[in-house]
Amino acid sequence: MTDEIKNLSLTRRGMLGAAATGAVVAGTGIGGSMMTATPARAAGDVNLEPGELDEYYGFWSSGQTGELRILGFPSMRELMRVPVFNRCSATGWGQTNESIKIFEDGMLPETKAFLAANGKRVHDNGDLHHPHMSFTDGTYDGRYLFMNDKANTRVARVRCDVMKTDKIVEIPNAKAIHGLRPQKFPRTGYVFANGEDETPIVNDGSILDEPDKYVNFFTALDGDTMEIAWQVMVSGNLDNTDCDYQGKYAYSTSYNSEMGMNLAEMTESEMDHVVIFNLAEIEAGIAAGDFTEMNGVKVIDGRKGQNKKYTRYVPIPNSPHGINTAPDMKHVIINGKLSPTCSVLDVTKMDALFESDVDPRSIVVAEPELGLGPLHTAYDGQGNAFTTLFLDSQVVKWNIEKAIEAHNGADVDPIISKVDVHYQPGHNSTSMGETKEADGKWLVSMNKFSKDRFINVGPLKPENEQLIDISTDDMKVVHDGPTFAEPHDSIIVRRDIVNPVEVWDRNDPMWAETRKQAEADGVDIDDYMDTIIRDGNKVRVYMSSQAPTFSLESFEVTEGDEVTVIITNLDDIDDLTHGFTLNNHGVAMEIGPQATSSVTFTAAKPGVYWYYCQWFCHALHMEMRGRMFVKPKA
Ligand code: K7E
Ligand code: CUA
Repeated sequence: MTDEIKNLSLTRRGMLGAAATGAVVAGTGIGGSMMTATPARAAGDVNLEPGELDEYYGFWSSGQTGELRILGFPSMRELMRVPVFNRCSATGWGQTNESIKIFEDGMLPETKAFLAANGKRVHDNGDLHHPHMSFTDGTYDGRYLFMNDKANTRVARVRCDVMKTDKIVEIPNAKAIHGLRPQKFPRTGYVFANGEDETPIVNDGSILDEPDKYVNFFTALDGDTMEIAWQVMVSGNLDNTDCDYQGKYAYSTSYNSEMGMNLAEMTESEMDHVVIFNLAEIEAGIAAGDFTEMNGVKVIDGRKGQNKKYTRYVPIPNSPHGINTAPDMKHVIINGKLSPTCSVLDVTKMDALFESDVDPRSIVVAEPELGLGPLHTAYDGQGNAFTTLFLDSQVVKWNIEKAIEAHNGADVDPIISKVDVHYQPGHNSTSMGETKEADGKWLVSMNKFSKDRFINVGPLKPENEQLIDISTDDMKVVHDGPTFAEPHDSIIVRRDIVNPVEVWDRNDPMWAETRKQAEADGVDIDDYMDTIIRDGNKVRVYMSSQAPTFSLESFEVTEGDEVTVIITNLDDIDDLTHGFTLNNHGVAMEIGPQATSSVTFTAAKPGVYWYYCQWFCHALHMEMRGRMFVKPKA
């Protein structure tokens, strides 16, 4: 595309947008002032020329695939998959010693025992719903990404300098970590994580059908150390969570205030609730010793009716799901799911809620009816909200102030426009939309069903993530993006905030443990190495890689030996990753430029086994291989 044509297409979209805005404004009876209320901002072009770079990073969850994905945005090109809770065939995540250590360091002892009984060291599945970046002063700071695992009750952290997972923490007491958000102010700080499934308070196999003995846990981790700071025991389950821009409150939706154990019981009452957590009071309670220690964690009792200043329960209709703080730093929107409404909370009214016995509903300042199945809301930073309507297969754009005016009796319609999406949207995200720097350019609608939008690939179909230009009131779907199972949530981050390195630092903590072993073996892992250490039936094979060779063309072990292969990639050139794949042993790992990786396995039956580099690294990449010779046991 030439520049003229590009400019032309931009202009044309701008004109279409402006024309449609007029129509929508006329149709909804909102005054012409809306035209100036949303200043024209070109969102940019979704069609990048070959070689052009994206303006944003998109960080995508992958649901039951268990990994984090990085997309270029707005092109929606998938750039990278970062293994987190899953076993990765390409990189050896879940198999290398460095990654297994990360899994095991944060594992509860009972899980270690359970896995050992099943002949495993790590769970190789996860259900990653909510990736969020660390904050400083209300906006992203490019340090870390935090994410949940609903399947095996964990929280993980990814380092944004290398885009690798560095912590995986299993959360005690709670079950099925779902909602997750980092503290926005003054910084992260806390990482808040919701347990979704309630369990008997003593979960030892003696209690099943006694709902009053079931509780749930809200967890605050320390984002710097990834240690658990405290937990709060609550009534009902917890679904999604968010926090304010003042550093005072966190809040979570609960879709089962009934504490029902089946569908009929869970959806019985019209009102469920949002639990509000008072951070200062909780910290004071911990300091004053008002906690019970459970499995090594300080647990505050914040159940309904305990009448302490740790929590408040605000009734909300009906099975609320998403909860999202607006970039105006004042309003919080709760998505009604089974109710066609969204409830707007005013965070400035929360102090009063804790100081006196005011009606908890007094913090609800609007409750507009938007359509069927509201699940999540995103923002443009201009006072407007974008809510997904799961049942209507639409995204609705509405104005928060107008909703408040309507709630106070004014005859105004807060709804600005609706757009069809394909189909059944869950989360949506706007560019920088969960920070105070929301820029109102793009929205992505993460649709659960794609049905007929792509050529058929069989009964299991991709999701469909649609890109919507929100720089005008007329929301225009500009791109369909198929994704594999099953991104729930995403964040869209300005590219200047994220600054990963090109090659690893040799002193990276990732292989600190391996370095220790090498030092004990008298091997310098920062240099050329071709040393084999025999230590009983344990063999440690040290080699280095430099395109297109491994320093060891062969090494010899005995059948049944526990073999550890340690490789340093001495290449320090941008994008020169090597790999080590050992035939018929199920062994493969990535060794990034200037990185060290290691893997341990038991040598199979006697014979010759070739190993090779699986990353195409050089014209002689095919020749980058060697032999492991396994001798019979004497
Ligand atoms: Cu954030 Cu899908 Cu886990 Cu809503 S959840 S969709
Ligand atoms: Cu090294 Cu291919």
